[in-house]
Amino acid sequence: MYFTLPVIKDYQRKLYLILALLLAGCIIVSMLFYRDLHPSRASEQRPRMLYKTTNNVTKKKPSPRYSVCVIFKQRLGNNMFQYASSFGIAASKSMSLTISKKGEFQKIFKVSALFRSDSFIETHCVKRHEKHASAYDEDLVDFANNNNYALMMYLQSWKYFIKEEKALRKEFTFTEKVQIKRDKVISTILRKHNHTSQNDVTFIGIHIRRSDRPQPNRRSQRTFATAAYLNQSVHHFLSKHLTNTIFLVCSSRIDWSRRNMPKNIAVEYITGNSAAVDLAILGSCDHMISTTGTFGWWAGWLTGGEVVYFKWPAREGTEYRQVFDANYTDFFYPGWVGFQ
Ligand SMILES: *[C@@H]1O[C@H](CO)[C@@H](O)[C@H](O)[C@H]1NC(C)=O
Ligand SMILES: *[C@@H]1O[C@H](CO)[C@@H](O)[C@H](O)[C@H]1NC(C)=O
Ligand SMILES: *[C@@H]1O[C@H](CO)[C@@H](O)[C@H](O)[C@H]1NC(C)=O
Ligand SMILES: CC(=O)N[C@H]1CO[C@H](CO)[C@@H](O)[C@@H]1O
Repeated sequence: MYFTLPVIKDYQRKLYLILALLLAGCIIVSMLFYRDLHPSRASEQRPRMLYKTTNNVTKKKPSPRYSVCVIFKQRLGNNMFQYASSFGIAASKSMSLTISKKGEFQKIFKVSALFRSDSFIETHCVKRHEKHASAYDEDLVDFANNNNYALMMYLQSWKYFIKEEKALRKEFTFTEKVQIKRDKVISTILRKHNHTSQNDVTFIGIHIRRSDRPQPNRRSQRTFATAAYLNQSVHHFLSKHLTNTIFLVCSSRIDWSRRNMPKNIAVEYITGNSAAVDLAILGSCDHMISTTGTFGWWAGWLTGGEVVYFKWPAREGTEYRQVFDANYTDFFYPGWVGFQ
Protein backbone atom coordinates (compact mmCIF):
# COMPACT_ATOMS: atom_id res chain seq x y z
CA MET A 1 0.00 0.00 0.00
CA TYR A 2 1.18 3.44 -0.75
CA PHE A 3 -0.21 6.93 -0.89
CA THR A 4 0.02 9.37 -3.64
CA LEU A 5 0.49 12.90 -2.44
CA PRO A 6 -2.50 14.97 -3.51
CA VAL A 7 -1.58 17.23 -6.32
CA ILE A 8 -2.41 20.80 -5.43
CA LYS A 9 -3.23 22.50 -8.63
CA ASP A 10 -2.34 26.12 -9.19
CA TYR A 11 -5.95 27.36 -9.03
CA GLN A 12 -6.48 25.50 -5.74
CA ARG A 13 -3.42 27.14 -4.26
CA LYS A 14 -4.82 30.53 -5.22
CA LEU A 15 -8.18 29.62 -3.68
CA TYR A 16 -6.52 28.64 -0.37
CA LEU A 17 -4.59 31.89 -0.36
CA ILE A 18 -7.76 33.94 -0.90
CA LEU A 19 -9.59 32.02 1.86
CA ALA A 20 -6.68 32.56 4.25
CA LEU A 21 -6.64 36.28 3.49
CA LEU A 22 -10.41 36.53 4.00
CA LEU A 23 -10.13 34.77 7.36
CA ALA A 24 -7.32 37.07 8.49
CA GLY A 25 -9.38 40.06 7.39
CA CYS A 26 -12.37 38.89 9.43
CA ILE A 27 -10.20 38.46 12.52
CA ILE A 28 -8.70 41.96 12.20
CA VAL A 29 -12.10 43.61 11.65
CA SER A 30 -13.65 41.84 14.64
CA MET A 31 -10.66 42.81 16.83
CA LEU A 32 -11.12 46.47 15.87
CA PHE A 33 -14.83 46.25 16.63
CA TYR A 34 -14.12 44.64 19.98
CA ARG A 35 -11.68 47.41 20.86
CA ASP A 36 -14.33 50.01 20.08
CA LEU A 37 -16.81 48.39 22.41
CA HIS A 38 -14.19 47.63 25.04
CA PRO A 39 -12.13 50.81 25.09
CA SER A 40 -8.81 51.43 26.73
CA ARG A 41 -8.52 53.26 30.02
CA ALA A 42 -6.31 56.10 31.11
CA SER A 43 -5.36 54.02 34.14
CA GLU A 44 -6.19 50.51 35.14
CA GLN A 45 -7.78 51.74 38.32
CA ARG A 46 -11.46 52.47 37.83
CA PRO A 47 -12.82 55.74 39.18
CA ARG A 48 -13.32 55.18 42.87
CA MET A 49 -16.52 57.16 43.09
CA LEU A 50 -18.37 54.58 41.03
CA TYR A 51 -17.87 52.00 43.77
CA LYS A 52 -18.48 54.10 46.84
CA THR A 53 -20.78 52.57 49.38
CA THR A 54 -23.64 54.34 51.07
CA ASN A 55 -25.62 52.83 53.93
CA ASN A 56 -23.84 49.49 53.51
CA VAL A 57 -25.20 49.13 50.00
CA THR A 58 -22.58 48.78 47.29
CA LYS A 59 -23.65 50.59 44.17
CA LYS A 60 -24.14 48.46 41.11
CA LYS A 61 -21.06 48.28 38.93
CA PRO A 62 -21.40 50.64 36.00
CA SER A 63 -21.95 48.91 32.72
CA PRO A 64 -19.09 49.93 30.44
CA ARG A 65 -21.58 49.63 27.64
CA TYR A 66 -23.30 52.82 28.68
CA SER A 67 -21.38 56.03 28.82
CA VAL A 68 -21.83 59.73 28.93
CA CYS A 69 -19.71 60.87 25.99
CA VAL A 70 -17.96 64.22 26.16
CA ILE A 71 -18.08 66.42 23.07
CA PHE A 72 -15.46 69.14 23.41
CA LYS A 73 -16.22 72.56 21.91
CA GLN A 74 -13.98 75.62 21.93
CA ARG A 75 -11.04 76.04 24.29
CA LEU A 76 -9.72 74.80 27.63
CA GLY A 77 -12.11 76.58 30.05
CA ASN A 78 -15.14 75.46 28.05
CA ASN A 79 -13.71 71.95 27.75
CA MET A 80 -13.33 71.70 31.53
CA PHE A 81 -17.02 72.48 32.04
CA GLN A 82 -17.94 69.93 29.37
CA TYR A 83 -15.80 67.28 31.07
CA ALA A 84 -16.73 68.17 34.66
CA SER A 85 -20.49 68.26 34.10
CA SER A 86 -20.49 65.06 32.03
CA PHE A 87 -18.39 63.46 34.77
CA GLY A 88 -20.80 64.51 37.52
CA ILE A 89 -23.88 63.42 35.60
CA ALA A 90 -22.32 60.07 34.63
CA ALA A 91 -21.38 59.40 38.25
CA SER A 92 -24.89 60.21 39.47
CA LYS A 93 -26.23 57.54 37.12
CA SER A 94 -23.44 54.95 37.63
CA MET A 95 -22.46 55.34 34.00
CA SER A 96 -18.96 55.43 32.60
CA LEU A 97 -17.48 58.48 30.89
CA THR A 98 -16.07 58.46 27.35
CA ILE A 99 -13.82 60.94 25.58
CA SER A 100 -12.16 60.84 22.17
CA LYS A 101 -8.93 58.88 22.12
CA LYS A 102 -7.50 61.48 19.75
CA GLY A 103 -8.15 64.45 22.02
CA GLU A 104 -5.81 66.95 23.69
CA PHE A 105 -7.57 66.90 27.06
CA GLN A 106 -5.77 63.77 28.32
CA LYS A 107 -2.44 65.43 27.51
CA ILE A 108 -3.28 68.11 30.09
CA PHE A 109 -5.11 66.17 32.83
CA LYS A 110 -4.76 62.64 34.20
CA VAL A 111 -8.40 61.84 33.52
CA SER A 112 -9.97 58.44 34.21
CA ALA A 113 -12.42 58.50 31.30
CA LEU A 114 -12.60 55.77 28.67
CA PHE A 115 -10.90 56.53 25.38
CA ARG A 116 -12.91 55.68 22.28
CA SER A 117 -12.87 56.55 18.60
CA ASP A 118 -14.60 59.66 17.27
CA SER A 119 -16.80 57.42 15.15
CA PHE A 120 -18.03 55.61 18.28
CA ILE A 121 -18.94 58.93 19.91
CA GLU A 122 -20.55 60.18 16.70
CA THR A 123 -22.65 57.08 16.02
CA HIS A 124 -23.32 55.49 19.44
CA CYS A 125 -24.09 58.48 21.66
CA VAL A 126 -27.58 59.97 21.62
CA LYS A 127 -27.38 63.75 21.77
CA ARG A 128 -29.27 65.71 24.42
CA HIS A 129 -29.27 69.51 24.34
CA GLU A 130 -29.25 71.98 27.23
CA LYS A 131 -31.64 74.95 27.33
CA HIS A 132 -29.06 77.49 28.57
CA ALA A 133 -25.28 77.41 28.25
CA SER A 134 -24.51 78.79 31.72
CA ALA A 135 -27.46 77.69 33.84
CA TYR A 136 -28.54 74.39 35.36
CA ASP A 137 -31.12 72.46 33.32
CA GLU A 138 -32.93 69.70 35.20
CA ASP A 139 -34.52 68.36 32.00
CA LEU A 140 -31.06 67.74 30.53
CA VAL A 141 -30.17 65.29 33.29
CA ASP A 142 -33.55 63.54 33.24
CA PHE A 143 -32.62 60.32 31.43
CA ALA A 144 -32.10 56.65 32.28
CA ASN A 145 -28.74 54.89 32.05
CA ASN A 146 -29.93 52.57 29.33
CA ASN A 147 -28.00 54.04 26.42
CA ASN A 148 -24.95 56.15 25.58
CA TYR A 149 -25.59 59.89 25.69
CA ALA A 150 -23.71 63.01 24.66
CA LEU A 151 -24.75 66.14 26.55
CA MET A 152 -24.57 69.28 24.47
CA MET A 153 -22.99 71.63 24.71
CA TYR A 154 -21.55 74.08 27.31
CA LEU A 155 -22.90 72.67 30.61
CA GLN A 156 -21.65 75.65 32.59
CA SER A 157 -23.08 75.11 36.04
CA TRP A 158 -21.36 73.80 39.14
CA LYS A 159 -24.68 72.15 40.03
CA TYR A 160 -23.94 69.38 37.53
CA PHE A 161 -20.83 68.20 39.41
CA ILE A 162 -20.96 69.58 42.98
CA LYS A 163 -21.58 66.11 44.47
CA GLU A 164 -18.46 64.74 42.78
CA GLU A 165 -16.20 67.65 43.56
CA LYS A 166 -13.60 65.58 45.38
CA ALA A 167 -13.33 63.00 42.60
CA LEU A 168 -13.22 65.82 40.07
CA ARG A 169 -10.18 67.36 41.73
CA LYS A 170 -8.41 64.07 41.07
CA GLU A 171 -9.54 64.14 37.43
CA PHE A 172 -8.12 67.64 37.05
CA THR A 173 -4.64 66.68 38.21
CA PHE A 174 -2.19 68.02 35.66
CA THR A 175 0.03 65.62 33.75
CA GLU A 176 3.74 65.54 34.64
CA LYS A 177 4.61 67.44 31.48
CA VAL A 178 2.44 70.40 32.55
CA GLN A 179 3.49 70.15 36.22
CA ILE A 180 7.19 70.33 35.36
CA LYS A 181 6.70 73.53 33.35
CA ARG A 182 4.52 75.04 36.08
CA ASP A 183 7.08 74.26 38.79
CA LYS A 184 9.85 75.86 36.75
CA VAL A 185 7.94 79.15 36.48
CA ILE A 186 6.95 79.10 40.15
CA SER A 187 10.48 78.44 41.40
CA THR A 188 11.88 81.23 39.21
CA ILE A 189 9.38 83.66 40.77
CA LEU A 190 10.17 82.46 44.29
CA ARG A 191 13.93 82.92 43.70
CA LYS A 192 13.36 86.41 42.32
CA HIS A 193 11.52 87.32 45.54
CA ASN A 194 14.16 85.67 47.75
CA HIS A 195 11.97 82.78 48.90
CA THR A 196 12.76 79.10 48.74
CA SER A 197 9.34 77.57 49.26
CA GLN A 198 5.81 78.33 48.12
CA ASN A 199 4.78 77.86 51.77
CA ASP A 200 6.56 81.12 52.61
CA VAL A 201 4.38 83.22 50.32
CA THR A 202 0.73 83.85 49.46
CA PHE A 203 0.16 83.77 45.73
CA ILE A 204 -2.94 85.53 44.43
CA GLY A 205 -3.61 84.55 40.80
CA ILE A 206 -5.19 87.11 38.49
CA HIS A 207 -6.61 86.25 35.08
CA ILE A 208 -7.46 89.29 33.01
CA ARG A 209 -9.64 88.66 30.00
CA ARG A 210 -10.19 91.53 27.63
CA SER A 211 -10.86 90.12 24.17
CA ASP A 212 -13.43 87.69 22.97
CA ARG A 213 -11.99 85.87 20.02
CA PRO A 214 -14.32 82.87 19.67
CA GLN A 215 -17.50 84.95 19.36
CA PRO A 216 -16.62 88.50 18.26
CA ASN A 217 -20.29 89.14 17.42
CA ARG A 218 -21.05 88.90 21.12
CA ARG A 219 -18.44 91.41 22.16
CA SER A 220 -20.91 94.24 22.68
CA GLN A 221 -23.08 91.96 24.82
CA ARG A 222 -20.26 91.13 27.19
CA THR A 223 -18.68 93.25 29.86
CA PHE A 224 -14.98 93.39 30.64
CA ALA A 225 -13.28 94.01 33.94
CA THR A 226 -12.07 97.55 34.57
CA ALA A 227 -9.06 99.07 36.35
CA ALA A 228 -11.41 99.98 39.22
CA TYR A 229 -12.41 96.32 39.59
CA LEU A 230 -8.76 95.21 39.66
CA ASN A 231 -7.98 97.86 42.27
CA GLN A 232 -10.88 96.82 44.47
CA SER A 233 -10.05 93.10 44.19
CA VAL A 234 -6.34 93.57 44.87
CA HIS A 235 -7.08 95.76 47.91
CA HIS A 236 -9.58 93.18 49.12
CA PHE A 237 -6.70 90.71 49.49
CA LEU A 238 -4.14 93.28 50.69
CA SER A 239 -6.49 94.26 53.54
CA LYS A 240 -6.27 90.68 54.84
CA HIS A 241 -2.53 91.15 55.54
CA LEU A 242 -1.56 87.70 54.29
CA THR A 243 2.06 86.54 54.47
CA ASN A 244 4.31 87.83 51.65
CA THR A 245 1.53 88.37 49.13
CA ILE A 246 2.60 88.18 45.48
CA PHE A 247 0.12 88.68 42.63
CA LEU A 248 0.59 86.53 39.50
CA VAL A 249 -1.09 87.91 36.39
CA CYS A 250 -1.96 85.96 33.25
CA SER A 251 -3.68 87.73 30.39
CA SER A 252 -4.06 87.67 26.64
CA ARG A 253 -3.69 91.48 26.87
CA ILE A 254 -0.61 91.78 29.03
CA ASP A 255 0.09 95.43 28.01
CA TRP A 256 -3.40 96.52 29.05
CA SER A 257 -2.91 94.59 32.28
CA ARG A 258 0.41 96.28 33.11
CA ARG A 259 -1.14 99.70 32.51
CA ASN A 260 -4.28 99.04 34.54
CA MET A 261 -3.10 97.00 37.50
CA PRO A 262 -2.72 98.91 40.78
CA LYS A 263 0.82 100.17 41.43
CA ASN A 264 3.21 99.50 44.30
CA ILE A 265 2.34 95.85 44.83
CA ALA A 266 4.46 92.70 44.42
CA VAL A 267 3.30 91.45 41.03
CA GLU A 268 4.62 89.17 38.30
CA TYR A 269 3.30 89.09 34.75
CA ILE A 270 3.41 85.55 33.36
CA THR A 271 3.90 85.25 29.59
CA GLY A 272 5.00 82.76 26.99
CA ASN A 273 3.32 79.58 28.26
CA SER A 274 0.58 77.39 26.87
CA ALA A 275 -2.94 77.88 28.22
CA ALA A 276 -2.54 74.62 30.17
CA VAL A 277 0.63 75.81 31.93
CA ASP A 278 -0.94 79.22 32.70
CA LEU A 279 -3.92 77.41 34.19
CA ALA A 280 -1.64 75.18 36.27
CA ILE A 281 0.27 78.23 37.58
CA LEU A 282 -2.91 80.13 38.50
CA GLY A 283 -4.50 76.97 39.89
CA SER A 284 -1.59 76.45 42.29
CA CYS A 285 -2.11 79.91 43.80
CA ASP A 286 -3.73 80.32 47.22
CA HIS A 287 -6.53 82.60 46.03
CA MET A 288 -7.77 83.96 42.75
CA ILE A 289 -9.06 87.13 41.15
CA SER A 290 -10.90 86.23 37.96
CA THR A 291 -12.45 88.68 35.54
CA THR A 292 -14.82 87.07 33.02
CA GLY A 293 -14.72 83.81 31.07
CA THR A 294 -14.48 80.15 31.91
CA PHE A 295 -10.67 80.03 32.03
CA GLY A 296 -10.53 82.30 35.08
CA TRP A 297 -13.50 80.44 36.57
CA TRP A 298 -11.56 77.17 36.50
CA ALA A 299 -8.32 78.75 37.71
CA GLY A 300 -10.32 79.95 40.73
CA TRP A 301 -11.88 76.55 41.32
CA LEU A 302 -8.48 74.86 41.14
CA THR A 303 -7.02 77.11 43.85
CA GLY A 304 -9.67 75.91 46.30
CA GLY A 305 -9.18 79.28 48.00
CA GLU A 306 -11.14 82.51 47.97
CA VAL A 307 -12.28 83.56 44.50
CA VAL A 308 -13.23 87.08 43.49
CA TYR A 309 -15.18 87.54 40.25
CA PHE A 310 -16.40 90.43 38.13
CA LYS A 311 -20.12 91.03 38.24
CA TRP A 312 -21.74 90.82 35.84
CA PRO A 313 -20.32 89.22 32.67
CA ALA A 314 -23.35 89.99 30.45
CA ARG A 315 -25.09 93.27 29.66
CA GLU A 316 -28.71 93.36 30.78
CA GLY A 317 -31.24 92.93 28.00
CA THR A 318 -28.86 91.23 25.57
CA GLU A 319 -29.17 87.79 24.03
CA TYR A 320 -26.01 86.74 25.88
CA ARG A 321 -27.60 87.62 29.25
CA GLN A 322 -30.11 84.82 28.60
CA VAL A 323 -27.49 82.04 28.77
CA PHE A 324 -27.35 82.66 32.55
CA ASP A 325 -30.03 82.21 35.20
CA ALA A 326 -31.71 85.22 36.82
CA ASN A 327 -29.11 85.77 39.56
CA TYR A 328 -26.09 84.01 38.04
CA THR A 329 -26.29 81.59 40.95
CA ASP A 330 -26.03 78.48 38.74
CA PHE A 331 -22.81 79.78 37.23
CA PHE A 332 -20.82 81.36 40.07
CA TYR A 333 -19.85 79.04 42.85
CA PRO A 334 -21.50 79.55 46.24
CA GLY A 335 -19.17 81.51 48.48
CA TRP A 336 -17.29 83.33 45.74
CA VAL A 337 -17.14 87.10 46.09
CA GLY A 338 -18.47 89.36 43.33
CA PHE A 339 -17.20 92.95 42.82
CA GLN A 340 -18.25 95.47 40.21
C1 LIG B 1 -24.67 48.95 58.33
O1 LIG B 1 -23.89 47.97 58.96
C2 LIG B 1 -23.80 48.12 60.36
C3 LIG B 1 -22.80 47.11 60.91
O2 LIG B 1 -22.80 45.93 60.17
C4 LIG B 1 -25.18 47.96 60.98
O3 LIG B 1 -25.14 48.12 62.38
C5 LIG B 1 -26.12 48.99 60.37
O4 LIG B 1 -27.43 48.81 60.85
C6 LIG B 1 -26.09 48.90 58.85
N1 LIG B 1 -26.86 50.00 58.29
C7 LIG B 1 -27.79 49.83 57.36
C8 LIG B 1 -28.45 51.09 56.87
O5 LIG B 1 -28.09 48.76 56.90
C1 LIG C 1 16.62 89.68 47.26
O1 LIG C 1 17.87 89.72 47.92
C2 LIG C 1 18.84 90.50 47.24
C3 LIG C 1 20.18 90.35 47.98
O2 LIG C 1 20.02 90.42 49.35
C4 LIG C 1 18.39 91.97 47.20
O3 LIG C 1 19.34 92.75 46.51
C5 LIG C 1 17.05 92.02 46.49
O4 LIG C 1 16.54 93.35 46.50
C6 LIG C 1 16.03 91.08 47.13
N1 LIG C 1 14.84 91.03 46.31
C7 LIG C 1 13.62 91.18 46.80
C8 LIG C 1 12.47 91.12 45.82
O5 LIG C 1 13.40 91.31 47.99
C1 LIG D 1 -7.92 101.60 45.06
O1 LIG D 1 -8.63 101.11 46.17
C2 LIG D 1 -8.21 101.64 47.41
C3 LIG D 1 -8.92 100.88 48.51
O2 LIG D 1 -10.29 100.78 48.27
C4 LIG D 1 -8.49 103.13 47.43
O3 LIG D 1 -8.04 103.68 48.66
C5 LIG D 1 -7.76 103.78 46.27
O4 LIG D 1 -8.09 105.15 46.19
C6 LIG D 1 -8.11 103.11 44.95
N1 LIG D 1 -7.23 103.60 43.91
C7 LIG D 1 -7.70 104.05 42.74
C8 LIG D 1 -6.70 104.51 41.77
O5 LIG D 1 -8.89 104.04 42.47
C1 LIG E 1 -31.57 85.19 46.03
C2 LIG E 1 -31.76 86.30 45.04
O1 LIG E 1 -30.89 87.14 44.90
N1 LIG E 1 -32.90 86.29 44.36
C3 LIG E 1 -33.22 87.26 43.32
C4 LIG E 1 -33.00 86.68 41.96
O2 LIG E 1 -33.48 87.51 40.92
C5 LIG E 1 -34.84 87.83 41.01
C6 LIG E 1 -35.25 88.59 39.78
O3 LIG E 1 -34.18 89.12 39.09
C7 LIG E 1 -35.07 88.61 42.31
O4 LIG E 1 -36.42 88.95 42.44
C8 LIG E 1 -34.63 87.74 43.49
O5 LIG E 1 -34.73 88.46 44.70
